[in-house]
Amino acid sequence: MPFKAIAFAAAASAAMLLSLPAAAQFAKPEDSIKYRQSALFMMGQHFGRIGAMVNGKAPYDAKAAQANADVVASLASLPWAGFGPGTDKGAPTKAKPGVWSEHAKFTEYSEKLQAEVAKLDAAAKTGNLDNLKTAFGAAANACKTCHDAYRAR
Ligand code: ASC
Repeated sequence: MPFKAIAFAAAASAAMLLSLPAAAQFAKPEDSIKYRQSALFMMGQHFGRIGAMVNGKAPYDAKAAQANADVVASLASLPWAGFGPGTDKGAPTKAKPGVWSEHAKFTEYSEKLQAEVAKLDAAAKTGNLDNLKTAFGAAANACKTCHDAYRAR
């Protein structure tokens, strides 16, 4: 294969990897629902470990905070592909109809969350608990705004 073709193939596969979440395909709605719930569950677990430090329920461990923030920031792009058309049922879900009927708003909230967890990741890297607290509060608020609107109790 000529160099140009190799370079093109490499760029094409890199582009595919980067666009994976948006292009993710699921065999059935149940898989989609489980996928988004799994990603959000894992984010909650790692976000909660930072929360414990921020709220004084666990000692502040800068390295652990950083590792947890890295996981949250890495996972934050994933859940949204699992909210595709027709995935409002097929497995137990608390997602409200608004996720689909107000999809632009839902997407806006998901983008806000991704921006806030990127800031959380940056704050964790500073090794300063006050920075972590501020960023954690903003990220938790982004979680809550969307949950209040689109997650049933
Ligand atoms: C968490 C978690 C959420 C958010 C939300 C923030 O730790 O699992 O869903 O924070 O409770 O208000």
